Amino acid sequence: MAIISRLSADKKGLANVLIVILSLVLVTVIVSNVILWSYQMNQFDWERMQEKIELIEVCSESHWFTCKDHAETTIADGVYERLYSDSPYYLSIQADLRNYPADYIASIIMEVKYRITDASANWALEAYNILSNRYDFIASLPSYSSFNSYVVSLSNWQNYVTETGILVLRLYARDSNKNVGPPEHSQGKPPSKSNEVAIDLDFLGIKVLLNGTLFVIRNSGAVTAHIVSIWINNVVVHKRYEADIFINPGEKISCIRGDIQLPAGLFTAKVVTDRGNIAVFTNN
Ligand SMILES: [Ca+2]
Repeated sequence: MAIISRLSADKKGLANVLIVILSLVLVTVIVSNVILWSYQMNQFDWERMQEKIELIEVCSESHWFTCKDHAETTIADGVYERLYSDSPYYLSIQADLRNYPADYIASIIMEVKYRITDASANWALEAYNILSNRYDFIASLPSYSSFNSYVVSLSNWQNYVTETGILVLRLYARDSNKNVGPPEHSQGKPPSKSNEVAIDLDFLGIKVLLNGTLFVIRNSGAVTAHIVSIWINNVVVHKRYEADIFINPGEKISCIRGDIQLPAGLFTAKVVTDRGNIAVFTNN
């Protein structure tokens, strides 16, 4: 009886020891997981707080590039430059096209806001063709007695804009005795302005129209940002697009999405990172 009783006590003791050991293992696993999870959460929160992205620009066309040598023509404000018909005018525009890869440029348009008080005057606008090394006729400017805008599309823009973004235009009043070509430079004596026909130029500029949408994003945070989605919203459209863009700390990137078309009018664009941070742009 005593032996049976002792064996039973030993079994009970062993079971207790096993339970204690198993409990310890279980507690250790749970505690270590809690500590690891807590550390990972802290790490995630820390990285999330360190991440800072800015959506600087969202557009499907560039801003206006203008002729810096003729300061009054850089803004359409009613203040103008008067050009006389005694000689051709050469107008050079420097366009910074670094953000606009050629493959995504649909066209380049030119806007001229002007008036010509002499209805009989016939002003020609030409662009220098860098392939053929001559000026190509672009438009005959209609005679506007008050300021009006005339828009021309440069379909073969690559013939006229150099790799560094320079476009040279020639503007002149056509000689009624000649059908083509600018007047000769008057040499020797200065021209008599009172007898000359004038064009008043209020604005002259070009801008790029894109096939798609340009996003300019800056990472001003301390960790690499990973953009995973883009939203384009307005009062009727809420559209999400997948994205996979990495931006290093301090880096500013420009990317064009050919599949994203912006709605007309006001819209809000958002980019979202994998850590859940959001940058917003509104075109107001
Ligand atoms: Ca002006």
